[in-house]
Amino acid sequence: MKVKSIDALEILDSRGNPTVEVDLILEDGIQARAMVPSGASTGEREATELRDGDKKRYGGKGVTKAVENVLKKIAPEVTKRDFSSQKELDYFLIELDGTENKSVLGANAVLGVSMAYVRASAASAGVPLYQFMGGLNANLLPVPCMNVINGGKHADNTVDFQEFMIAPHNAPSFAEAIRMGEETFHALKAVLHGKGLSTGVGDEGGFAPDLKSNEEAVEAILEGIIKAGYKPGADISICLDPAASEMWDNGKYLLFKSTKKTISSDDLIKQWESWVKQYPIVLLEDGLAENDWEGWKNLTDVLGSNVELVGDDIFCTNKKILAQAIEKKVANSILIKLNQIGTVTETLETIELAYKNDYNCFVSHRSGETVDAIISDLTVAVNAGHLKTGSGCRGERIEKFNQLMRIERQLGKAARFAGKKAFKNS
Ligand code: 2PG
Ligand code: MG
Repeated sequence: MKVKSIDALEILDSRGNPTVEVDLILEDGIQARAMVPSGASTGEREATELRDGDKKRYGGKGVTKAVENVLKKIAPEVTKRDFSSQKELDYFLIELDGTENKSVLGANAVLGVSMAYVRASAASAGVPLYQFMGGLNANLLPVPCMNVINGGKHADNTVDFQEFMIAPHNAPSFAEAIRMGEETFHALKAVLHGKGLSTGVGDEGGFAPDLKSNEEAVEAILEGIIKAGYKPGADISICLDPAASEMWDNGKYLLFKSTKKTISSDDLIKQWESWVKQYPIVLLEDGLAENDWEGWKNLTDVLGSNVELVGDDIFCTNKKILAQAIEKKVANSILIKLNQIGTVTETLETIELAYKNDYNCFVSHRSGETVDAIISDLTVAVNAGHLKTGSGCRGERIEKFNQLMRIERQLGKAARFAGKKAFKNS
C-alpha cells in the first residue's frame, strides 16, 4: 500500500522530555499514529536517538531535528515510492540513513515511521496488529513482569539496583495475572507505609523508598506477595534488572548509592548465585555490565541452567551482537526494545535469530514512555511469553496492560496464558 502522507511532531514522553510522534496516511485513507519511547540507562551500542543539543530548549533534549528529518528527508522519498512490505520500507529507511546506527536521520525519526507504517498496514488489511505482525499462531499472552520497586538511575533513593519485578505466573489468564500483580502492588504499598517508608513512585511507577540495602527491596516484595494472599515462587516469582552497566567502574562494580564500595565481577556473580538460592528469582537481566563479556560468560556458566539470563545493554536488540553471544554461549535470553535498533523489521529479525538458537525474548518498554502500546502487540505477535512494562500504576505503563487485556478478550478461546514456563529453565 502506497503512503500518501507523513506528518511528524515533537510531543512529550512520561518524563516530560520531548519525543517524536508520527502520523502516517495510506493511499486508501487509513491513518495511523506512532510515538517513540526513550531510555535513561541506555546501552552504548544502541541506535542513535537524535537530540537537538540546543541547551536553550528542553536542556538540549529537543527533537526538532529528528522531526525535520521525518518531514523533509523521509516523507518526500517514501511518498514517491511503492513498498510491498514492512521489510521493504524498513530497508529503504536504513539505506536512506546510510549508517550502522541510524545517526544521520536518527533512530527516533526512523522508528516513528516504521511503527506508524506497520500499524497503518495492519489496519488497512483489516487485522489486529499482533496478528498482522505474527500471523494466526500469535495467541500467547505474556506473564506481566511488574517493576514494583525502582532504584538505580530510575529513582532518587538509596537502592543501587534499578528494577525489582514481580512475575504473577500462576494464573488462568493474563487478566487474572494482572489482578494478582496489582493486589501485590497495593499490598506492598501498605508494607512500605507500615515501615514508615516513602510510597512515592519512580520513573516506571514502582515505589522508590530509601532502603537500608538492596536485599531489603526483595524482602519487602516477598512480604507484599504474602500479604496479598499469594505464595512466593509458586504463584508469584521475582525478576531483577540491576542494570549493572550503570555500576561499571574501571573493571569493577560500584554500589554507587548504598555502600559506595566496589566489588569484583566474580563477587557480583557470587551475590547473584546466593540470591537465586535464597529468593524465588526466575529472571536476571543485565546482572553484569555490557563491557564485561568475560564476566557474562562466567555468569552464564554458573547460573544459565537455573535462571533466565537476559542481555539488555550488552545486546541492544542487535542481531549482530546477539550472533556473537550465541557463538560464545553468553546469556540465554535477549531483551527486546524497538528503539535500541530502530525499525520493526530489524527487531523481528533479532527475535527470529534468538528463537532459532533457543534464546528467549523478553519484550520491554523504555523508562521514558508514551501511551503507544505497540510492545503489547509485539509480545503476542512473537509469542514471547513475558514482557516488562513498568509497575501497577501510571497511564503510560498501564496502557500496555490494558491493550493486552483487549487482545486476550479478542482472542477468546484461542488465547493461552504463558505461565511460569515462559521463563527459561523454570
Ligand atoms: C532497562 C530499561 C527499561 P531504560 O534498563 O531495561 O526498564 O530502562 O529505558 O532507562 O534503558
Ligand atoms: Mg535493562
